[in-house]
Amino acid sequence: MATGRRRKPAALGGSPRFSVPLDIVRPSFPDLGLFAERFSRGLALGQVTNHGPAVAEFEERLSAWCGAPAVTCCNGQAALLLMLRAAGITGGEVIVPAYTFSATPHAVSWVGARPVFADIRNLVIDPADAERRITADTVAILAVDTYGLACDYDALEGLGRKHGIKILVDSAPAFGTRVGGRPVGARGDAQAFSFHATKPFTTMEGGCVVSRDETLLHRAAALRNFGQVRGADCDEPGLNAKMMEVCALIGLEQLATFDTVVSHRVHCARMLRDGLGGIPGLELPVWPDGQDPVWLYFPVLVDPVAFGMTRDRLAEALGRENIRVRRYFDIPCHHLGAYAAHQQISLPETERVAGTVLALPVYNDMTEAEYAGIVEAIRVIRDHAGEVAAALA
Ligand code: T4K
Repeated sequence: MATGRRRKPAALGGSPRFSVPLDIVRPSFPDLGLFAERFSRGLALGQVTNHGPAVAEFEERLSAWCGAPAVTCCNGQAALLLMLRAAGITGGEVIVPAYTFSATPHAVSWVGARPVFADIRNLVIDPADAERRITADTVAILAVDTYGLACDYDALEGLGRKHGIKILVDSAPAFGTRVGGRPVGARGDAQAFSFHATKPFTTMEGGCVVSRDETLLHRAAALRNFGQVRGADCDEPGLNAKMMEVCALIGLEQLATFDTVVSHRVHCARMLRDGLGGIPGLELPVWPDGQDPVWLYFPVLVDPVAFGMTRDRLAEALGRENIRVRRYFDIPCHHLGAYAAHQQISLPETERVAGTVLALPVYNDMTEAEYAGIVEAIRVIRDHAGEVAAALA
């Protein structure tokens, strides 16, 4: 088999780099045998939801991991809704980055507030741009730890104090990210995480809200259970957003090995960064000082002139190599149909990134052959950029 630069790209008739496709996500779950007995016992007892023992134990372990109390729920979107409502957000303006998954502004809209889109710097919300958008109607900033890159918590918390607004963080992709050597989870007024199947830490579906604010967290706990506070009595309308026992059982097993998993993901991302560094036309994410992001994906920006083809052509060429990349997030939220009223605003960095970004996979169990193969495939495509672009045109 031809190797290295002598190899022909699959788009030019070479054999694909991988015989088994690399998908954008490869979820890892614990072996069923590790939790089968507890799961069977729960099934036999009929105890499968409504705050069973596995959920209670999982919340305790999550709180220890995050360094602040945690309340679990059924998914990351529910975690956002609970966090916003528990923080008292039911109207006014909430500043969010436009460069995020649609779930972020949707949550703001669902609680009755209005998302105001801000621009990004190094892929996460730019605190200076967020501050420029603060008005008398602003009640909160909902920042996002995009791809697991922690946003500038210090700067955002400073804005919270200065302007008397809540600082909430959509940390859906960031469970496991370390800042100053500690896992994130206790910053701002609250953080919301997703444990979806596509996330490094997954319970199939699931999520949690983490906060040092006891009142906020108690409220989130009540809201996920219809708002019930004293038996069936409710102080405010809530949801059924409870986590199932089986998800907590999976979460407990995942947590036991997650430190090693995070270190491995960081290693894989470093290898991608080092391997791709210096390829003309590829812009790599800045690795923030004192931070080890969990890297949900490894994003690269493709300059069509310097790289010799557009982002979309590169995605297609990689597809021929059986490397399935995604364009997360090629439609910034101010361009989503749901927010058409915002389409007039200009967010230059958001639009530049959305127009050129490709998300490369990072897996919990990624092998050296896989990350090295991705790097080599991109190098070979770049070396033949003119021919590849012409062949795919
Ligand atoms: N906030 C932010 C910033 C978020 O990014 C998200 C979710 C949320 C909040 C809300 O959290 P959750 O409510 O989802 O817990 C995916 C995920 O569904 C979504 O969780 C995620 N962000 C978003 C960025 O990506 P799609 O529509 O791209 O997923 P889909 O079905 O195309 O799957 C992606 C890849 O994953 C596929 O190649 C197959 C693979 N996959 C997927 C599933 C569902 C698996 O291997 N196994 C699976 O079970 O949205």
